[in-house]
Amino acid sequence: MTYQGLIHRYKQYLDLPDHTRIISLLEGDTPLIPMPRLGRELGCELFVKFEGLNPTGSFKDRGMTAAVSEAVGRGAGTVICASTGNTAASAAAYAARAGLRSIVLIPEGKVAVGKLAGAIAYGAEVIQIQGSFDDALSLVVEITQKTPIALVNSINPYRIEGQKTSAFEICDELGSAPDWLCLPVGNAGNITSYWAGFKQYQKGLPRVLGVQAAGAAPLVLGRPVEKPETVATAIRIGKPARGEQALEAAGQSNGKIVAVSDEEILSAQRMLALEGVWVEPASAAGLAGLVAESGVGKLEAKGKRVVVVCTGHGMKDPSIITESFASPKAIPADYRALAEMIGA
Ligand code: AN7
Repeated sequence: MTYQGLIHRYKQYLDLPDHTRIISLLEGDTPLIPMPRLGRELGCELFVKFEGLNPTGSFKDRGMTAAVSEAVGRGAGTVICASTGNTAASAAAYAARAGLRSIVLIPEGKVAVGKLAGAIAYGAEVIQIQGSFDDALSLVVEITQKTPIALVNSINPYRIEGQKTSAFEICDELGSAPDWLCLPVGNAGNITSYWAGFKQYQKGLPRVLGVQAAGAAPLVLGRPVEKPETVATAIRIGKPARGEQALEAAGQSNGKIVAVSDEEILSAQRMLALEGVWVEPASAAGLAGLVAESGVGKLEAKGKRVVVVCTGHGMKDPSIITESFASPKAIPADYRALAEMIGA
């Protein structure tokens, strides 16, 4: 049967109210890509769950189909979110699909161009906040408490319901849960969702490695970070809304939450791209954590089956690549110049 989106496929596992009216862009069903070369280097059986191949280019679409389907079914006219960018683009797209008004609050100057462009293209009202993501989130929480505007950040429980489906897909694909699941952690909605999904699906449990950027690592430091800073702007978050649940997932799974430097993140981004999978910086954090932990032999991932979740597409943040690269050399439109240039 043709694919009709993840709510349709996994309905029996999702706790959504009866009034839910499905709004879908056929999100989910993303590939689990084997990474044999990288896996050999790291000594494990490695897969990438490439969530950048969702309709708006990130995993947020899984939660957003659920949150917007619920909101529209209950008669909401407007949705709002705070976002480091991907949630904004996703909320805007699903709101557009549902015929709702969407308002997105982003931290001023800190959103990658592909995400901002998406939010605008899908017709959101985009507002820059002179502050951090955390400041923007406080504002949307307050306004949704005082007005009928629907909150579609991952505080919304239906976001978690939708995002559980990636764990289901991984189990369906592999036949059981992997030994390790490595993923970036920002506001901690996704790690919460995966852990809930694996527990519910009863096909085994992975150990969970949650990875934060060193400049935005409240869960590693054990306290909020007032001024988070990282090249991985998607996870530039200092007060994760579901921080407790992230720690619970790491603890219950006998996993851990670690921090990696911006250099390690960018290096992991290159490693993935040079095996054909280009992801945005935050999305490479899972691999960066795996590399860092494998290097010191602490992770016991040797010989194990490991899934690295790559949450967003590289095209979300093209400037991170182009700004660190001198423009390609120009030559005359001339055969000899070309032959000389490439040493042919
Ligand atoms: C590519 O869009 O918070 O730990 O506002 O865009 O569930 O927050 C994005 C987060 C990882 C972290 N990878 O997920 C937002 C936002 C990418 C992301 C995360 C985000 P959570």
